[in-house]
Amino acid sequence: MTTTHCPYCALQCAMRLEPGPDGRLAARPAPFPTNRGGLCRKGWTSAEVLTVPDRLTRPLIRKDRGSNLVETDWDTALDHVAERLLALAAESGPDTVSVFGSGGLTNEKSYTLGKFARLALGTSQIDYNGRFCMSSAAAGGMRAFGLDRGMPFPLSDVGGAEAVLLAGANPAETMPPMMGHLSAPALLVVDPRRSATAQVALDNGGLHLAPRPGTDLALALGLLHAVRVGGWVDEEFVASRTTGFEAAWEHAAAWWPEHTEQVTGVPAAHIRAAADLLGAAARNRSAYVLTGRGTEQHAKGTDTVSAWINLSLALGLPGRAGSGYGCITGQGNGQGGREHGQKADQLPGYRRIDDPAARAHVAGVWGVEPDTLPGPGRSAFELLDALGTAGGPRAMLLFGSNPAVSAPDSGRVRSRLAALDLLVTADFVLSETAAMSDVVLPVAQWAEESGTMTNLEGRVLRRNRAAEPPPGVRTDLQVLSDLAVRLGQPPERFATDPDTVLAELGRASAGGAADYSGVTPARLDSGEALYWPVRADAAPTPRLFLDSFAHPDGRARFLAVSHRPPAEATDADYPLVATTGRLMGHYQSGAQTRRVPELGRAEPEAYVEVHPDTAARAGLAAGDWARVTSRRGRTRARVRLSPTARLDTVFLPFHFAGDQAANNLTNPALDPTSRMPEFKVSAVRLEPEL
Ligand SMILES: Nc1nc2c(c(=O)[nH]1)N[C@H]1C(S)=C(S)[C@@H](COP(=O)(O)OP(=O)(O)OC[C@H]3O[C@@H](n4cnc5c(=O)[nH]c(N)nc54)[C@H](O)[C@@H]3O)O[C@H]1N2
Ligand SMILES: Nc1nc2c(c(=O)[nH]1)N[C@H]1C(S)=C(S)[C@@H](COP(=O)(O)OP(=O)(O)OC[C@H]3O[C@@H](n4cnc5c(=O)[nH]c(N)nc54)[C@H](O)[C@@H]3O)O[C@H]1N2
Ligand code: SF4
Ligand SMILES: [Mo]
Repeated sequence: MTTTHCPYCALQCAMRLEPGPDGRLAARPAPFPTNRGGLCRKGWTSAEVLTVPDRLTRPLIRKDRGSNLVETDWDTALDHVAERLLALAAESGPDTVSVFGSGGLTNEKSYTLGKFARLALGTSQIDYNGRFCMSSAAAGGMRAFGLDRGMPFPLSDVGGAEAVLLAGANPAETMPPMMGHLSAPALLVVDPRRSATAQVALDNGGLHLAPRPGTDLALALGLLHAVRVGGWVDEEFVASRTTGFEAAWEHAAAWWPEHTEQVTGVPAAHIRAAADLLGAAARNRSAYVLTGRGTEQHAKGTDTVSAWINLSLALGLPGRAGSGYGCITGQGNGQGGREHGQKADQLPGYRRIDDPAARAHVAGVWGVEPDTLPGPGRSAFELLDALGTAGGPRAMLLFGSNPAVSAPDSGRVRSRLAALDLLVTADFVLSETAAMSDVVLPVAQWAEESGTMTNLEGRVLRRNRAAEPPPGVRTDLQVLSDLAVRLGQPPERFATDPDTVLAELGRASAGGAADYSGVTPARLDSGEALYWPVRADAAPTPRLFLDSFAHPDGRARFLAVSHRPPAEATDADYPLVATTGRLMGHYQSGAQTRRVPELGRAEPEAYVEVHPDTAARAGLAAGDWARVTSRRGRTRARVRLSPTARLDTVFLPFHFAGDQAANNLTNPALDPTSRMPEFKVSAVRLEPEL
């Protein structure tokens, strides 16, 4: 029996893995503060992915475009990849090779991937799927507080609050055990849909505010307005711990609840009621504002997050025990994955790659000259969109993501991936992206290797190895090391043992914002709650900002942000707004969960959630196949009627592939700061699928 953590989301529920009657491992819940002995359906069935019938155990190679992937041995596969990479780089320079990583990778892998790109490949062209996830919240948190740790407090703090506002998060489906921490008497849910979480709020006497997708910024400004008019602004906090309130207020001053209602569709009375509930709880220092992807995945996601933070600051919530603002990070290592250098503009320890002192420090740890490190590269969508174009990369190495399904405007992304000279994917199943690749490298899964993850609270924890990987499979760290050596790196530079990498990551992150220098195997094994920064000589940091914020003057910043419409408007041809998100039983692109029989049976196909009147107008009834078309593409989905849906909005989960992929529709309009695509708003039309 091994105690470890779930392979999926950022709650990182603790679980025991023990052999079942058939000898295969099965997952059972284990006590831990985030899940408190609970697991969701995906967690319960997670061990099944270890033994799926189509588990990859041998490298695959495609000799020529148009031919099939065939099995090969490791030396042939790795020699081929290294030869092609060297040839392409010799022809067109190091930036012709690119790397795509993931917030699902352990800290050790994320760190090594960033180092591999900069040293072994010498490329600036590395980014990762976290850009599609929490980058708007990270950018918003950074500019307001000077530091980005999604939740700067333990999740269990939220359990005691009188009021919690959840903007664009549906934890009842995306992190079910979190609901145990959301028992506040006043739960306020902002979601265009009557989500499972919104229903919980209503059942417990809370509020559901249902804005038109893409109008959250206006709603947050309207709430700030109502908070000020209601007399709830914490003047003392604003004066002593923040700057910029008046400039931010100028942008909120016109957002009377009635005006806000016109833009968002949320009744003015609800806006005032929400402001009063939050204000009264804030007065008792007992309120939280939490944001999720619904409010963040927009071309104005960063400004929207700033508007929620402005509201929190006006109420005096951040930087105090018992209250706060937090972003609910999504992927298993969504937090650690954004700190240690797989991001285009970043070096380990949450350092900037264009900061000379950061370059000198990290180059010192790596044993190279700072000048040899490349500069910043392209952000995730920009990188994917440049593949195979003049001046863009001609090769990509991909670890832990399935962009053929999960990237915005995925039809366009698939054609870019197909335009590459060389696509190499490391995975344990033949994901849709792996199936398009020239070389597929079969890697170990979470329970077959150890490594650290940083959960949604910024707590570093360890996943423990519970099983031998199948014969023939290598770990991601081994693959990177094997390739690095073939690319001419000294073998000792790319360690394959996770603890050795962790020690090096500790040195590389030391002195940075996300300092892991005190994270050791002994402390991890002891069960100590290692909230970063974790230094060797100091206690961890469960609550940040209690004394001061991380800007040089110690103050948090209000940002002067104003509302703007979504990047794409509806019109006569595309009269509805499609928004996208998750359902309980599938994870992300579905590559893992669609292979678990119980989950596949429960949700076998894509659906579109529609108001009955909207469906009837399109000539559709419950259970019919609908065709949903946007300016970028179309998808097929089964009609599911929802009498509580907005008439102007339909919802599609994005876990399905091919002609059922929601991302055939989505708009890659990017946020100017975070480069987050607008996953949550596309203009579409709905028709019967003949
Ligand atoms: N079951 C399951 N759980 C998961 C995942 C998974 O794939 N499946 N993925 C994990 C990851 S990586 C992440 S990032 C998290 C995401 O967790 P959440 O943020 O909870 O997930 P979403 O379903 O993307 O979005 C939440 C809600 O936003 C709403 N929404 C859509 N448009 C808007 C809008 O314009 N404004 C507002 N306010 N709300 C809007 C949707 O209706 C949806 O109910 O979940 C994690 N947990
Ligand atoms: N329309 C729409 N699209 C979205 C979103 C949305 O809300 N709406 N949400 C976005 C968000 S928040 C996210 S996080 C992305 C996620 O989307 P993806 O980045 O595609 O994430 P996954 O589906 O988890 O893909 C992980 C792949 O890596 C493999 N894998 C898992 N662990 C490892 C590992 O340790 N090593 C290696 N080598 N492989 C591994 C899995 O088998 C799987 O094939 O989707 C984004 N796309
Ligand atoms: S809530 Fe997240 S971490 Fe917990 S069992 Fe479900 S998927 Fe795993
Ligand atoms: Mo995510």
